[in-house]
Amino acid sequence: SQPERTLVLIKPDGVARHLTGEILRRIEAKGYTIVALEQRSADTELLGEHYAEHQGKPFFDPLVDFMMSGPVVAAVVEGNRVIEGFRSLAGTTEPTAAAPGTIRGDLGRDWGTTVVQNLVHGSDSAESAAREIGLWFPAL
Ligand code: DAT
Ligand code: MG
Repeated sequence: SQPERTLVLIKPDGVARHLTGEILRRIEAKGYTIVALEQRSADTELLGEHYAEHQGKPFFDPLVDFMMSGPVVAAVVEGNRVIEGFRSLAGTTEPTAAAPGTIRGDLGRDWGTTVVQNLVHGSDSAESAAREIGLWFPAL
């Protein structure tokens, strides 16, 4: 199979907790290649497009507010089957339920917030990856 690319975000909780290095370390230790990396502050327009599938859900506004609560680190990560592989590294959505050994399972927990704070985003399909990379890294 061809190498593929995924969009990874280290969310504001991960940056604020100084876990950027630890999360990037796990991605590199797995053998994936970081082909683009930038710390930035997202705005409502970008996040509305990024999370378009969640518009209208009860957690949408808290999710956007959370994602604007501090800087995020955006990365494009490359490797064979990296979309599936990074989702596996990240663990399931809820950190309480995420398996030990995963980013969310090892480093995350429930903080009692309306929106689940789970440290990272990873694209969920080839179509999502292409769309999200275009949004966050239009020059790629
Ligand atoms: P994932 O990030 O695992 O792909 P998702 O795309 O379904 O999960 O949701 C995007 C984010 O929104 C998720 O990382 C955390 C938050 N979230 C999802 N479902 C939620 C819920 N039922 N209540 C609160 N926050 C939620
Ligand atoms: Mg998702």
